[in-house]
Amino acid sequence: GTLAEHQRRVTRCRACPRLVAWREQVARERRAAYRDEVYWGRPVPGFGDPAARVLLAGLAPAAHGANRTGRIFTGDRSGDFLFAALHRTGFANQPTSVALDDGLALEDCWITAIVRCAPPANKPTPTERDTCLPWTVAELDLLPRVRTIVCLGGFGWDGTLRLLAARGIPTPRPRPRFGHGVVADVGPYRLLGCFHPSQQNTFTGRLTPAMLDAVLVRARELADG
Ligand code: DU
Ligand code: SF4
Repeated sequence: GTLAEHQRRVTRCRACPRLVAWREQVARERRAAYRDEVYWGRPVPGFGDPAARVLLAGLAPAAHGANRTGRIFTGDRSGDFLFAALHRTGFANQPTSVALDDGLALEDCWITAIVRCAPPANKPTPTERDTCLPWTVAELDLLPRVRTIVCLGGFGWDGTLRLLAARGIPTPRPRPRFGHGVVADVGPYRLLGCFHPSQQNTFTGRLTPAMLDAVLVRARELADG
């Protein structure tokens, strides 16, 4: 299969009953600001450059962000913060991401989420995480140039270790612990920890634009070897 096929197939998944119900309920009820929009309301595929050397692993689509627009991180505050940084550091052709047809393209970077359906309270269950993992295992097989994985938040870090373990790459002992700026070698991959660009972190200054830029620049340096 190809990446495009993977992206199409994942959007038809209905494996998690609770998440299927939630993503569709949010899409039916909508938020007042988006009352007249047609929500995506389905699993959100990965997005970016098929030749990417840098993979960004997020948590899950936001209910009124990617679950509305259909593209990961597109249409919410986390995405505004992330794509602005990707643009400043040369991974994105534009600083904004508002809709599927907005012209955004990434270079040397692919963005995915450990869980592909919007979860209630942004919190998937362990079962939902494990059920979705094979999608990302297959996706990584289709991204042969990826060397560096930027893990957004502890969930992205933990999910990435599980993802690599599922691909036959054992988690080092002791288990590398998530932290902002932490680098860990896991088989042929380099993991790079980064606080998640959620409002809890960006509004409080826990993650600043300069901090995110520095992680992305480091990710490229690590990919360069
Ligand atoms: O039409 P396409 O070239 O297969 O691209 C599909 C989709 O992927 C498009 O919305 C842009 C994005 N993309 C990208 O971000 N970076 C690339 O190098 C190639 C495609
Ligand atoms: Fe399928 Fe993943 Fe969505 Fe569960 S979270 S329904 S496994 S796409």
